[in-house]
Amino acid sequence: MPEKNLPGGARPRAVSRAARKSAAVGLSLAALAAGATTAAGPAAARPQTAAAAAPGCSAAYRIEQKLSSGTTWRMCWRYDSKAGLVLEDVSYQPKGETKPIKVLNSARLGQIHVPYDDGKHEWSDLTGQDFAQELQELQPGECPGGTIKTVKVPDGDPRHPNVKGLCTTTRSRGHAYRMHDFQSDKVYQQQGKDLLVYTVNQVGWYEYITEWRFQDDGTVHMNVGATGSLSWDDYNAQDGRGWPIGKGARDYSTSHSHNVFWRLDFGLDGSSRTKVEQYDSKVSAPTGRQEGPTAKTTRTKVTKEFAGDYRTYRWWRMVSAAGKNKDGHARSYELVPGPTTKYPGRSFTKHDLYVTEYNKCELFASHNPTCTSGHPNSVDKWAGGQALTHPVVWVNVGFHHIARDEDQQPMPVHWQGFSIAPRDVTAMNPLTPKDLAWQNGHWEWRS
Ligand SMILES: [Cu+2]
Repeated sequence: MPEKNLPGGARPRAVSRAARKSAAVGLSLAALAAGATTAAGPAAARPQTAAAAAPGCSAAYRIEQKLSSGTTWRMCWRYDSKAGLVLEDVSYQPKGETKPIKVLNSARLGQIHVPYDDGKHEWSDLTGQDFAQELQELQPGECPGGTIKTVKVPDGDPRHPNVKGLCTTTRSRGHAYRMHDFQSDKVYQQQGKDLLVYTVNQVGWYEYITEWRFQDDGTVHMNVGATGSLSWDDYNAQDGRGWPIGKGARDYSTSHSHNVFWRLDFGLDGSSRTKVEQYDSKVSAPTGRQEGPTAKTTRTKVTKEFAGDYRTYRWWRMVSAAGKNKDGHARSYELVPGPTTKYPGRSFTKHDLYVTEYNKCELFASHNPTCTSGHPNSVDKWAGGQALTHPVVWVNVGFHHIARDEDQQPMPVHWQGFSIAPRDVTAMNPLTPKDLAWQNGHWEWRS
């Protein structure tokens, strides 16, 4: 029988955290009995407090990677007791820039909401299921060419408070560009390089890979990959809400959704007063025999908190209030959606995007535990029309998981996420080779 989703209930798994905790109490009592001092306990081993990590974090909490193409990404990391990995003070410095260009004050997961199709289970993995505590130790082989950093896990297993669980590495992504210059008959091509930063966190039978990918051209991809195992407890052959897994039609793995939220606090050029713009284009029918269909793009300046939905020909960007590129254009980052199945079952999952005015207690898109009582606890309630001076962006990406035979065993990683892409952050392609650096705007052939 599937368990009921009782408040405060934990997802069933092999070793419960409560069991580990009681084992640890036993250990520390034994240590006291042996005359050990409490200074030897896990609290004393804590290398740094989270608050001391950023901005201007110490070396242990700094990630700085100069990619072979000349672009440097810098950031601070810390580890939150619910959100897990948090990246702060993220900046980008392509080869032509003399200083780092600040992009984000903070980037983190905002919730992983997992409702089952039968209505009997509904999990809030970040705030209710010890996502952060179940940080997994990485094998050297799963951080190829990189470094695995040690993370002090808040409220983690006292027997293993430090987990080698944060991988930073680089990876090639194929062509960054290719161009055959027919005047010189030269082929310009470059292979793109990315910085990757990731952790693996176990929740129930699942393991979530939280991956941040920083490209040398300024694009950032954030993705969550679900792997591990299908939930052993969630098979229901009777109600028609699952898919037969295993021989015949006996065991039906219950279908469910993974609704992942990210919370991005932009700090473009060091200012939090980012402006938000929405663009919509309308394509007309052909106007006559000679003229084809036309498209007209309109910009809407968004000055108040809002809930937004993707639509074809619609996009948003966050515009710097402080900086311009060398062409005199305001720097901005565009939000690039990933594939999503928006889950309409809960008020906070009804929209693809929420932009809210910064409030330091609003950290999780649902079941937010950090505000005072009486403060609404989900992002849809915060997007109430207040004027935006320091916008915070919440992106909701849903995946409806109807299991398949191939999901066992282990389950292949299924990814969901989105990207942010620079728009006018630099005056040209940040990877432009020297020979082509003059080809900006309506250039003419050099004789
Ligand atoms: Cu799933």
